[in-house]
Amino acid sequence: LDQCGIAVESRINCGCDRSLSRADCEARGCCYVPLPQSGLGGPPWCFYPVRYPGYKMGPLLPTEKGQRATLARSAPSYLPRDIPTLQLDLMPETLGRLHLTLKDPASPRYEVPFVTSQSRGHKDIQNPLYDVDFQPDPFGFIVRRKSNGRVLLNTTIGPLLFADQYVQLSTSMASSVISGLGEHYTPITLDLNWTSVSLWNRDMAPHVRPSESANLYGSHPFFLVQEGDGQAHGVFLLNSNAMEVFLQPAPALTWVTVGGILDFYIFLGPSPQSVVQQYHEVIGYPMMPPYWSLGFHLCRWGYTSTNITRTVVQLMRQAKIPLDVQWNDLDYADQRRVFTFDLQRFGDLPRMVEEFHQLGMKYVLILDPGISSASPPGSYKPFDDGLKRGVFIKNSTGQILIGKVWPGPTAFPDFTNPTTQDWWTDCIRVFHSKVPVDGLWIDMNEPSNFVQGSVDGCPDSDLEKPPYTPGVIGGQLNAGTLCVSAQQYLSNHYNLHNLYGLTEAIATHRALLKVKSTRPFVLSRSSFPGLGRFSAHWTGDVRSDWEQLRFSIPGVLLFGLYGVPLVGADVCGFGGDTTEELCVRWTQLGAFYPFMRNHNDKPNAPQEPFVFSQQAQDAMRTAITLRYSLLPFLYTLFHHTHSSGSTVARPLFLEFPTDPDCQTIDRQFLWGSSLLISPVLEEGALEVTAYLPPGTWYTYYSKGQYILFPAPLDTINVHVREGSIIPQQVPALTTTASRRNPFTLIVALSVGNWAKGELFWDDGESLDTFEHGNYSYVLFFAEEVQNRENFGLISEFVCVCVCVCVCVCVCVCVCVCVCVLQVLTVAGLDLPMTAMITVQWS
Ligand code: MIG
Repeated sequence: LDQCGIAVESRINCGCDRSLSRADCEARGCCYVPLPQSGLGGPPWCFYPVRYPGYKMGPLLPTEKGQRATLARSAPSYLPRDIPTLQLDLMPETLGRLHLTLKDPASPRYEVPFVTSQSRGHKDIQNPLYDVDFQPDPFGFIVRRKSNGRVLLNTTIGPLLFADQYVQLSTSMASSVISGLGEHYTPITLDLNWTSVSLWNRDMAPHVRPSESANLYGSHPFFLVQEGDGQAHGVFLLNSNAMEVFLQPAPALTWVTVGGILDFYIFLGPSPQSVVQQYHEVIGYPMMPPYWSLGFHLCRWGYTSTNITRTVVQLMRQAKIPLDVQWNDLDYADQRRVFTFDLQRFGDLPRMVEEFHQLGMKYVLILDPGISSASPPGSYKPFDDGLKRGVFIKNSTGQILIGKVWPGPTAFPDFTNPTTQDWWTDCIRVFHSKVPVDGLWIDMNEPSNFVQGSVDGCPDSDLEKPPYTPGVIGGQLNAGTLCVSAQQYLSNHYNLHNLYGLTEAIATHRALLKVKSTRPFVLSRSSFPGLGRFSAHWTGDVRSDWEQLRFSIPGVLLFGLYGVPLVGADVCGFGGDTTEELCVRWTQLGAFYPFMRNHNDKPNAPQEPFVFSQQAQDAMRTAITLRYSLLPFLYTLFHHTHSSGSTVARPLFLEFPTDPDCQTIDRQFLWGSSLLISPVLEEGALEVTAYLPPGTWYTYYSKGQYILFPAPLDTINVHVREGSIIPQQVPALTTTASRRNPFTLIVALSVGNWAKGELFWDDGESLDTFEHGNYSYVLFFAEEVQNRENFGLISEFVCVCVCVCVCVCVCVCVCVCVCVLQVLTVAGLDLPMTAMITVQWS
């Protein structure tokens, strides 16, 4: 009984895979101690005793990359097909990053391709931030932060189970403040009160709370823990199999995955920002987006002809609201088949795109992965060609798997096959030679399937019905997607499912690169770690309501942590009719999504800015125009993310890690380190309570405080942080035009009378400008020279601007002159130490 004397909140469920009777529980050698009924969830009645038997660890021996040990079980577990012997590899990679793997040394198991380059372990990292200890029998490891001895991970609290289709490991956590493990409809931090989240990509509109566990479009087995004193660490389990992660208040968590290996990266920070950077080093820094993709995008399902689409653009121009990118949804395609366009309604599509280009605008089209398989032979080249070249996913008996999507029966390209890449590039090249699209929107790529598995169902097998299925929507892995026994080039769909969107994004990105030779723009719904190197993301079919508006903020911020900074929710909501007020507020918030697109579902009332009252249009124009003036700043943030792995839209805790109030704030957020956005998220509200972190965002308070700001319908509250200089440009109706306008700076002096900022500038679309040195980077410093007492309406500053010239064949040089113009008032707050300064250069 002693062994069962475990605090209730620390009980590790012995029945993660199924619920157990007392007899079943005891047959597993677990403790059965009932508790008063607490409805669903709650602590388990059947839990592992202390030192539940598992693997025994042999001696640690040095290797090229670190240390290795063999683990062996002497008795079988309760699972079918145990892997009796495991190989543990411990690979310190950098001072702050530890890599640890557990695999089967006897026969190789599936490992995730594409995401990481070869592991860079070094056995002689001097003085890393971590210490690792082992409990040899039963095996477990403990990772500590060396500086303060804090236990970050302790896997001795539960057993390691490692069977063919069931791998389980538990760990204690250093705090209860944890963010990640997406994609789910959650706040910025997860609920640890006996909850679980499943990772299995699924075409699923975000549910309302409390369905925080519904598996959505993407999978990101990474989380960040705020340790409570400003320090943080992160854990990435590189595994693409269906996974469920159980969370409990101890605090502790248990990973259960149904395949692959255990491949952990542990990031020691110590700051939350450095955790994010360390993670992005492993999965790759995000791509540099084309400048135009930061402009305003407009789309809906239901622009049923070129003329209707043209009219939309005209009305936007008449309303004088900036618009860079017009989109079309499925409406353009002939019988909804990709790489075609309807000759009746979209016959002059090529000309329309040219017209948009003449206006300085861009054009993006939807592209679903499903390839119609039912057109008469010889009439639909993408399928005929694909068939010939063997690019489609096959079922378990080797025939092409046919599912059902928008065009009817469809085959699914296998993007893990290099031949598929060539075929896909050819399809895009041929289409692009007729319709010169500027980017592609890859939807339905979980992949989504309207029939379960295939039109012929799925076989009855251990893959389709594993001994344990994580808690996914639909109850089965093949629900809403392909049979998981389907065969792909690199492995079966069971292993590769969560990578489908990533692999399609890679193929689409590469195709655009070949066809256009400018920076590709791809927008993907499905995601996996590494997506951000190739694609943007939107949060799927959000409904037009206030709750979804509010939850779009953590949605967007979390994708920043996942390395997909170019992200946004459908502005004004996708499902259901919006209201004017909601759409105004959503446009104001959306003006600060890194990716801003208004998009609407087919049956709904229109929601383009021009359909609303003058007052609403004015408010939307103000918000979008504000975004356009700030684009040089936004672009510079993307440069930082691309070159060193950070975030663009940033949760407050990343910037103010030692401020406990910031730990869970997700109704406000920052752009970079210096712009604080506090949107209205409630119907009817004309004020917003905003938290201002410590510092001089304001004049009169010396510590962080909540302050009530007026927020009439035409206003979104934005505050500038002390000590920052924000580069801006006079807005215009497109970025093509605004990029030619004069720059201005907002200078917000600190209490110490200084400010700094920077600008990254290039042509906005050439490839690898940073890598090739074809850019300008300008640092701004400002210092007040006059006495504070003499502070008048117009005050003098000295600004020292450092110009950087880069010469690669041609020199790109920047010269900066600074002159003081006027004192500026920032919305809602007087910042008497702020001045507007004009900069000119050539
Ligand atoms: O089954 O292309 O999330 O943005 O408008 C719906 C039609 C398919 C889902 C996408 C949505 C898009 C819609 N698509």
